[in-house]
Amino acid sequence: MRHLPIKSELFVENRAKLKQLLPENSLAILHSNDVLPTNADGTFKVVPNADLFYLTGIEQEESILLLFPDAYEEKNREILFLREPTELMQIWEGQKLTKEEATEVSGVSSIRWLSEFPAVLRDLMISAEQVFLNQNEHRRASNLVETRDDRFVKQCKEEFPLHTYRRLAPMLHALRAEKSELEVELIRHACGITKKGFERLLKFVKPGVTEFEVEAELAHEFIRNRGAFAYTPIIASGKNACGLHYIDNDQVCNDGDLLLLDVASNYANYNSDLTRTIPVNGKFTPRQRDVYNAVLRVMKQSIAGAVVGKSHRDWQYEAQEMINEELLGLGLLTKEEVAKHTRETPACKKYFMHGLGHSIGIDVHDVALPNVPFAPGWVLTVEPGIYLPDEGFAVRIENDIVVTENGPVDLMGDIPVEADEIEALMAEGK
Ligand SMILES: [Mn+2]
Repeated sequence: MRHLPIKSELFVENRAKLKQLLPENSLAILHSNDVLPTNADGTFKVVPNADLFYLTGIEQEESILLLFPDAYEEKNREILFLREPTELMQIWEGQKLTKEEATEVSGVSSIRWLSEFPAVLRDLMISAEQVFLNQNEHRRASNLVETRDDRFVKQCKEEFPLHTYRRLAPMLHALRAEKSELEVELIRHACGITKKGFERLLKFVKPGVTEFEVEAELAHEFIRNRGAFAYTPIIASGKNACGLHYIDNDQVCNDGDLLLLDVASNYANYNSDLTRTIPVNGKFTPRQRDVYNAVLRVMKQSIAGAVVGKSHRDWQYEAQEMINEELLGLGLLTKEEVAKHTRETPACKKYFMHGLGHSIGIDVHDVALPNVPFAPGWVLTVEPGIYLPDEGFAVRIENDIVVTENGPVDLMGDIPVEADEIEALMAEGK
């Protein structure tokens, strides 16, 4: 792994939190993600299973975590099953975790090889009352492809049809939504790498560079700092920025255009999510600056408004009302249009059509509980925007924050965002 070791306390604590939620005599089993095929004999890079990582810090494929807090024998209360490294495996695939290393990463003392799993499972299932299994229950997940967890659910139910089966996902969503201090530190670290990338590209962007050259600058800075793109970067100049999920990044950045950058790094499987909008030639036009400052005001007020107890929905509605006012000031909405505004049919929808923000953590669009108000430890993105295809540009600005008892803390407060600041830094690159 490229990241530095994480204190295993994080994972020990996370398992302790889950064990507290499990009813008496419960068995919980989670699997890593599959190594997914591409074409021919190719595979995608392994993406660690977020829940398994949250509970163990284990990133290796084909791993299984079994929790049985009420097991009679202590060695069966938590067990991690791993691929047994063979000489052939080491030659073709490289180093795999030893039992000692797996204990060091996860804090789990009972490490066993995968070949032992069926017998151990049978033995423990017989004394368990109910079984908690995991599935991807993200609200917007497309579960088109079966996961290892999905296959195990089927297999387990076939082999042990008379057990009571229950869902792990709601518990894990609740736990993962509230980040611990150690987790916030990891996200803060990812934000720091993102900052370096953004500052690098400020000195690089000028008329004539291509969007993919900007992407290359970011890749260089992220990777040399032990990070990687947290998601496919959006590097959209001019009107490209009005396509919300533009990821081709294949156009030339032209003089006079704005460049929208939704680009961020992850670190140790924790993500950051940043958007900045900068002038390609280093200087905003008066109109671009007006729209920019309008969006910036809404971002700042929305950050301040992310307080404990507020519902996500109300937070979104408040931002829509702020955007309405800004659009009025920019001459994009009339007073009559603003007066007709309702929550169901927002006046700003034509210019601001997406959500104000989302949870972020081990997943970029992290798991969160629906209809639960903001609580301390929630990490959120705040990303208002105004999209003006008729004028050939869009502005979105996005920071990541953590909600605390003492108010929101901006994890990206040190990343340049004021129009003057951006112009000054871009001038340094000339
Ligand atoms: Mn975002």
